[in-house]
Amino acid sequence: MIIQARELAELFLAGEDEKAMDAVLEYLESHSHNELYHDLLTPAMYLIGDWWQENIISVADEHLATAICDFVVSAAELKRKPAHGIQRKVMVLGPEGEDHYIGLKMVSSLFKEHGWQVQYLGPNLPLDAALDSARRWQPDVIAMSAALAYRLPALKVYSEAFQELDFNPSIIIGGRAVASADISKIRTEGTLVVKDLPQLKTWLQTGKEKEDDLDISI
Ligand code: B12
Repeated sequence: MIIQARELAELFLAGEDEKAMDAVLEYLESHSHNELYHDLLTPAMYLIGDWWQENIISVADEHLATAICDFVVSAAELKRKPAHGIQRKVMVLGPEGEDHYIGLKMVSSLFKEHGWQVQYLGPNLPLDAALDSARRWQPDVIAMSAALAYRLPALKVYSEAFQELDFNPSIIIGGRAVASADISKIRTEGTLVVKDLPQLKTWLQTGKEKEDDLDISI
């Protein structure tokens, strides 16, 4: 039987990394990686967050679950068929102060699945370091994530700084805070707001060029 998010969350909390991985491999026999991320792992981790908020589980439990989820995301990626390179580059990061990164890893994985070259720079990256790396590597796209509403102003600052770069990268912002916020307050012109992985997949498949500057979340 195909595993549900709640059962997977319970395996994470029990520290059952091998059983969790087996369940995920079985899921992948009949589902895509995108479905794994969006329909199974994300709801499982959101449940972990709810239980943590309600004091049903401890911080240590949540750390254990996160570590196993992180492992599962990495291990599942090894099971994916390599895509043909399309000579496009994306840099993926979280702004300074942002510690949540599982979503960013999933975003990186989806870009790779579509043949992109990916530099995953992780969470909590200071702006100067991000700019320096972008100037050297010159990505076509810079994708950023925020899980907490109070990180949205930082995304705006980063977006504005990236838009000053002379090679004119496209900027994509996403993440839990972006999906639930009134984005008009922080969105800068030319920034794509992508609310979830299915929307990102649509954008990757339709292959819109930078000039389009369309907010596909509308
Ligand atoms: C694990 C976790 C942590 C871990 C993170 C470790 C890690 N390796 O990432 C740690 C312990 C560090 C942590 C810390 C904190 N956390 Co926390 N955390 C979580 C938890 C349980 C899971 C996060 C996660 O991995 N989710 C799964 C991923 C896959 O979901 P996601 O990030 O939303 O990503 C998906 C989409 O949003 C999208 N996406 C994400 N990024 C992008 C980017 C682009 C470009 C696109 C297109 C799409 C996209 O794709 C992903 C796949 O579906 C969440 C619960 C939750 N609801 O998420 C709380 C949660 C986010 N945390 C919360 C809080 C409060 C905190 C702290 C402030 C707690 C504290 N007092 O210290 C700190 C803040 C740390 C910081 N400075 O950033 C709250 C936020 C509440 C709120 N009102 O905003 C939550 C919701 C828990 C809760 N229910 O209360 N946390």
